[in-house]
Amino acid sequence: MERQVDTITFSVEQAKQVMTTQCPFCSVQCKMEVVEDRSGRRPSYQVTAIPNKASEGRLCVKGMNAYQHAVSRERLLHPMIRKNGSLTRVSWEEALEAVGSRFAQLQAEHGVHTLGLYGGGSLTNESAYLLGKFARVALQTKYIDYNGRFCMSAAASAGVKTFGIDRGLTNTMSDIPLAECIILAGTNIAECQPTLMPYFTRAKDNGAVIIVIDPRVSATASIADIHLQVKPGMDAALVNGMLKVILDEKLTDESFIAARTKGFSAVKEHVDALNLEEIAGYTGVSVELIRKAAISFGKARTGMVFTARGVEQHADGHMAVRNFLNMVLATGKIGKAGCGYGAVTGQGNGQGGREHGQKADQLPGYRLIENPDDRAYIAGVWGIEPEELPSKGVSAYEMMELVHSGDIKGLFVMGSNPIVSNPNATLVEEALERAEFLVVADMFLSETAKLADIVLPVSAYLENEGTMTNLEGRVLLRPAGRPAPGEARHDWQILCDLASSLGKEKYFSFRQPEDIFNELRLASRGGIADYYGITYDRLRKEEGIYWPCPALDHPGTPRLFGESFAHQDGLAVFQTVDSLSPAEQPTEEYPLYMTNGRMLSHYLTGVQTRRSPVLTAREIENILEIHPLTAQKHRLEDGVLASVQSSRGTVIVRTKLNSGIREDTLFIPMHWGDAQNVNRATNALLDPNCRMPDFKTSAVKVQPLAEYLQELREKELMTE
Ligand SMILES: Nc1nc2c(c(=O)[nH]1)N[C@H]1C(S)=C(S)[C@@H](COP(=O)(O)OP(=O)(O)OC[C@H]3O[C@@H](n4cnc5c(=O)[nH]c(N)nc54)[C@H](O)[C@@H]3O)O[C@H]1N2
Ligand SMILES: Nc1nc2c(c(=O)[nH]1)N[C@H]1C(S)=C(S)[C@@H](COP(=O)(O)OP(=O)(O)OC[C@H]3O[C@@H](n4cnc5c(=O)[nH]c(N)nc54)[C@H](O)[C@@H]3O)O[C@H]1N2
Ligand code: SF4
Ligand SMILES: [Mo]
Repeated sequence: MERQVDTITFSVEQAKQVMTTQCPFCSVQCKMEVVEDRSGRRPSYQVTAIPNKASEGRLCVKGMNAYQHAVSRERLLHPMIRKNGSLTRVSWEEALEAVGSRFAQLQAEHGVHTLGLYGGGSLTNESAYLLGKFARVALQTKYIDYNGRFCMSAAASAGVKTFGIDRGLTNTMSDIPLAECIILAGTNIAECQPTLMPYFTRAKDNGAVIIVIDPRVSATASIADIHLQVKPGMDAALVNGMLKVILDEKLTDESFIAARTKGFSAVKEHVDALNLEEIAGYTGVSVELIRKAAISFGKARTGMVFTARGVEQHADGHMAVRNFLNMVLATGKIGKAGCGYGAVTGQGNGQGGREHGQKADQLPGYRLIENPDDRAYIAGVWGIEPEELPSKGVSAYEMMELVHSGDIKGLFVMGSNPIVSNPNATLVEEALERAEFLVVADMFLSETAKLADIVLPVSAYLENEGTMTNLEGRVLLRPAGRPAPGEARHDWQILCDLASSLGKEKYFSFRQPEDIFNELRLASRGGIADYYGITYDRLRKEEGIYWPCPALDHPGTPRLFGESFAHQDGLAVFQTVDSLSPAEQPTEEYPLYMTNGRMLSHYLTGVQTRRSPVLTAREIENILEIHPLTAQKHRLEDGVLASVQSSRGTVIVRTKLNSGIREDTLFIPMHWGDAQNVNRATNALLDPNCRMPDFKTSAVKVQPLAEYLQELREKELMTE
């Protein structure tokens, strides 16, 4: 079949190639122009920000240097198959045939559900949609999930339960400077969405009180008026304390509660019975500071709350977010200018990636795979019978457990590096080593791709046209700027090609991303995330369109919940939240908390940013943020190698003394693999409401590396 491969024209003789694109990294999706100049001995690149409504023409250091990995010599240029133990170049024909026949053979021997698919939030909407369709239609397996499970699942499920809808921000960024009080809870915007910081500094210039909740004085905490240095995993309790003060001081918005919500009386009863001193004990935050923060938020006429992974990546992450939403509702701060809630979405397409069917229990448009009407609708769009659709599968980490146990024998990974990003990485590594058949589609030989039986090379952001939905729910069209290098193909193309090799080409006869988007529009029509009214033509003319957008003449929906919430009765739902954390707590053997997160110059597992010379030069290895007194107690100086051990594994990192972190807490970034992978130590305890792992709270011990190695040697001698 003839397929239109690139929507651009490009000739190598051309001296200058001007590419209008979007940053491939975080959820802001800053627009930029990259100019490739081939007139010299080596190509040179110039990057300029393009003014737009989200980033207002700013770029951070990652965006400025994002072209570096895309033009890296380490890009994968052709498919590879493992032969005699090593990955060997083969043709696409051979690779596709091998994947198709091995998939078919495994399914014939072990049943359809022996295959699992694992996607990611950097895929375009078109590829994410197609991956979900590929799982359900081409393979008919129920096992599909994606890395966003580790990212947005707690906040997304909380939004659905409280508001009836999950969209990162309930309003536009331009509302931020109108807020009189802003809570930034477990969100380090200064390093993770840097180009958004001016919205917050503008609010501060307007007199807003900024409250930061974080165990560290993060870069974001530098703008805080009030900093609540909470113990890891204790956000739910902290908000109970703040709610109690808001109730005691009569700062609730009674008319809003009566008209727009339900379930408040149970929360009131629950919170009334709590003791503030006890909460101060759990959280490590004084009664005085809890009161100060609560009164600031309660008294402000307008206000916003933002949460991110610091609050959400816990075994009670869902409930912790719901408690923040309780506080938003109790004070009536939603649905009007300067008010609202934001779950600060992480990945470039973290928002769109979760709307169109990569999640184990969801179909496109946020439809549910277990709902008969939703099944019937999607089956109609896809031209199959509803009975042919599988039921729901399991979450990302649980899929790894099934690979480990041999229940899933073949795994297809597209757009993720699960060995580094899953909790309890040692088990995951073992699982992928045991897998009978592992296929990885990536731009680079990531830690996960190194273990694959077949590696498929994909195009990068400069090459792949498609839509991305940013953290505000704004759908943006990212054009392609140059052809993919070597034989690399687009993700969507690979899925169509694989479907052909499985004899399912009639369901995957797309010639270009726009065709896929047009089917996605139909599939999402009438769903919660309704994209029906959004077209490529409109996206080319307008700067971006906020979903829901149900009709071609609909302007999109920048601010939600002005009149009613998305539940059938229009009301938002309060939920009582327990103060006790289910997380692992320090013991005599493992006396400290370890939490983790990000640094400005690296992105996620670092596969891309570690291949950028400028970004790598800024941070060349993993570090351990540790309080000077804690370091001293554990015989550690600044800049030395230390081992951090939990009951699950050990990570080796270089100390960086920081008097701005709690004495009982260590912080380690997540951007490195192998011995420096923090996930060797993290805990895979899952949140029962959304299956988010408890990444951010592990009990650990720390010691100088030399001491740890000596102990290992002694143990080995004893067993010899
Ligand atoms: N530079 C950079 N930017 C990124 C990314 C990246 O890798 N690098 N990744 C993108 C993605 S996918 C995501 S999801 C976002 C993540 O964005 P964030 O969630 O903002 O990033 P983190 O650093 O994981 O965590 C934020 C803060 O939570 C704090 N924290 C840790 N434990 C707790 C706790 O128990 N309670 C509270 N209240 N705070 C706690 C940490 O100290 C940290 O400062 O960033 C996106 N942007
Ligand atoms: N300890 C700890 N662990 C965490 C977190 C934490 O805070 N702490 N955060 C979690 C979060 S929020 C997230 S989002 C996950 C992310 O975890 P991962 O999904 O592992 O993230 P990436 O490093 O972005 O991996 C993406 C891979 O896909 C490739 N890639 C990039 N773009 C494309 C594309 O368009 N197509 C294809 N096929 N491949 C592409 C990249 O080269 C890379 O190898 O990590 C989670 N893990
Ligand atoms: S990493 Fe995020 S803030 Fe930085 S340029 Fe890219 S999209 Fe913008
Ligand atoms: Mo994320």
